[in-house]
Amino acid sequence: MIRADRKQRILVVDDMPANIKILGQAIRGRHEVSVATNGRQALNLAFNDPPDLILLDILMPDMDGYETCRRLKDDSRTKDIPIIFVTSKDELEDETLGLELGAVDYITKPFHLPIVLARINTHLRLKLQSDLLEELAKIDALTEIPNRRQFEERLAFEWQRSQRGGHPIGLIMIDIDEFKKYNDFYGHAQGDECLKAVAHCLAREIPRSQDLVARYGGEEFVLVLPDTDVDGTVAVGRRLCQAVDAMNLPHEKSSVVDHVTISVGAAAAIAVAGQSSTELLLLADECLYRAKEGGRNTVWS
Ligand code: GH3
Ligand code: MG
Ligand code: MG
Ligand code: MG
Repeated sequence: MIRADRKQRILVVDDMPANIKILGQAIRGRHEVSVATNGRQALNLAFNDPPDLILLDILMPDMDGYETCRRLKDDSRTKDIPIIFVTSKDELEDETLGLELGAVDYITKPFHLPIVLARINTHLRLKLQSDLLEELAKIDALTEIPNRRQFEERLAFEWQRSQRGGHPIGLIMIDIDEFKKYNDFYGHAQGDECLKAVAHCLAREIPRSQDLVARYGGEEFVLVLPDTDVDGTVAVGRRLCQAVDAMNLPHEKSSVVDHVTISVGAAAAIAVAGQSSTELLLLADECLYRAKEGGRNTVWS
């Protein structure tokens, strides 16, 4: 869900409790704050629950702010979090190094609090915009369910997880039956409404948060079901087929029945090294083809 009004969280990292107190007090109320008093603690917090912005001291025992910044920028979970150095190191070379490491800003102590707050707000606003854009890029504009890009990312992720852990992945391909005739008879606008209704119906039928349903393109949908074998995948496919059937959306020109139906191809596999997820996708697509040949409004595996 895209939310522009959520509260953003700032991680304040400094080895001096007095500094943390000043910054924390100024920020709290407007934003959520978490604190770390050394680099390692900061990395742990950031990797486990990435904040929206990091205020980072440089002079700290053990791991300094530069090294902490390097490691944050090196990890896919934290590389895009804006980092502002807040430090007593005020030489030009210090600031140059900080910015070269990827920090968005560099503030020297003693700081003027209103300037720090203004800069924090600027970078939080930019972070929110880029988060929203990233989310929008993964949503299908018509149906507002995940799009093909999100599906491909998730399948790649689950494929790797399956390779490591040996769990099966279920994949379902869905195609609306005789949708060309639907468009021809009811018009393209109502065709769009039908696509939305089917998309929302499919989304309602998968209560497990780890499952993903996406619009693959046109009137085709696809599901990724982690940790699901072929029997489980077929069971989900049947449920989806019945749920769309039960909506009873009129389709006068359908040769199947008198309302909108879908055909479903269901396949599952355990990923093995050297094999790509494309093979599973092709298998599900082949099953879908056979479901069409087999009379539509049905599931094949
Ligand atoms: P089958 O039962 O074999 O799947 O027949 P079909 O008519 O559904 O198959 P076909 O692939 O020939 O037709 C798909 C139709 O879906 C054609 C296209 O105009 C329509 N379509 C694709 N995307 C959209 C869309 O975004 N909106 C609308 N309204 N129609 C779309
Ligand atoms: Mg310090
Ligand atoms: Mg089609
Ligand atoms: Mg179709």
